[in-house]
Amino acid sequence: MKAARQLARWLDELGRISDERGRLTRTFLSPAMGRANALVSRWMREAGLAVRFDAVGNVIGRLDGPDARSKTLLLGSHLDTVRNAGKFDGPLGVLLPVVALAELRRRGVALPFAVEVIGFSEEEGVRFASAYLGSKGYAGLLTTADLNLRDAGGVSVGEAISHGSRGTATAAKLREAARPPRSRDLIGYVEVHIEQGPVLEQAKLAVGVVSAIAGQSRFRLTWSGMAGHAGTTPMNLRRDALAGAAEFVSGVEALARRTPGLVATVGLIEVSGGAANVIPGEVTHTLDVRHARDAVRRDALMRMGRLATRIARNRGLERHWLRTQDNAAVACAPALTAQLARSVEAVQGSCLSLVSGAGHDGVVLSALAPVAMLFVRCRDGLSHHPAEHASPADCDVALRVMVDFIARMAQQHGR
Ligand code: HGY
Ligand code: MN
Ligand code: MN
Repeated sequence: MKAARQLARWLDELGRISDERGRLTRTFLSPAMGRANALVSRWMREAGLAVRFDAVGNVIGRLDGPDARSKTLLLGSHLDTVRNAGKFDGPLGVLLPVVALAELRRRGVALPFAVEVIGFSEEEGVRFASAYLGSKGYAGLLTTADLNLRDAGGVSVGEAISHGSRGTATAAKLREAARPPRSRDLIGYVEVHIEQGPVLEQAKLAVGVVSAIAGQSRFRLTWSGMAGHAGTTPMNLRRDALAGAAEFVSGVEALARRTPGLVATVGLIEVSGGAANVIPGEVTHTLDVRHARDAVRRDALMRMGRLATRIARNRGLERHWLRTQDNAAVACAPALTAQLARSVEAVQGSCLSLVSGAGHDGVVLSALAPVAMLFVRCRDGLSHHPAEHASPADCDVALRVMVDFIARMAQQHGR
């Protein structure tokens, strides 16, 4: 399909817009995010969408419906990335719907509803350690706690959003500004995303649908002990914050290994004022814990809390937990997912349903509308890595599924 080749070209071009030389990194409201938004908004306009940007940096392309009473179908994903990312995680789900809408327009398919394609400004939670700030902003769900989170430079979310304008953004002002479509006016939110796991590849399928998105908790943990001289302080007199954190990290890994379906990750660790010849006095690290069932995740978090208390007591350390994110597992909407599955079967012949271990903006949008997700096979299940890859053939299947899905929705809503 010619459209699939255009999608591949767009993904390549967008994948070269980065805040860092030699690798792909785009974080919340960064200069590269501004350049990415400018490029995507040009492509949206070329496809006939009216473009707007909201207060938290989301880029929204809208195709109006036949009249003011028309319902709206939401499509989209995120344009921010992790550090040293691949070019598919997020952008595939923003660009593919734009290409699909252009294809439907080329075929002369009139839509009896409006469509909004959204490029969310922040989903990964890299800059502020808390995910979904973009979709929360779009849905008017940002809280004061969200706005008070600070990045490594001490800048709060509220200050970052207000950058340059008068006064710091408040939750109330942002809620007022967001004015998301009312739930009763929404058909649903459908997101296309690479699977970021091995299931579709093992099943030898290009695409599948998602049954649920795993629940996810994120924390910042700080361990405080006593810095000291590495050469003169006997081992039994130390309160080594890094040794305590390391014991905790090993304990968390062991707990996750023996709990089926639980994943726990410490992705970032920093020693305050670290030096080779200084006993670490203070260490801060992240903790990311997920499971498809909330009860299992909560039980694991309780055990991890008890482990941290024991380690702190045995080593004479202080510890401080800051929860930066907590999302319950979200079930995708059965009816909307069944409609998406029908298009998968029409294009691919069969349809597999799988749980998403990765978080997605659908977690937030589920507060507004029914949510469905289309997963696309990715090589070796690899993601959050520059070698992340979805083949042009698989992207072509996903594109044809999206075109078929929107065309069927048009028939259904056109009656
Ligand atoms: O971390 C995640 O699950 C997603 O990639 N934001
Ligand atoms: Mn993603
Ligand atoms: Mn991601």
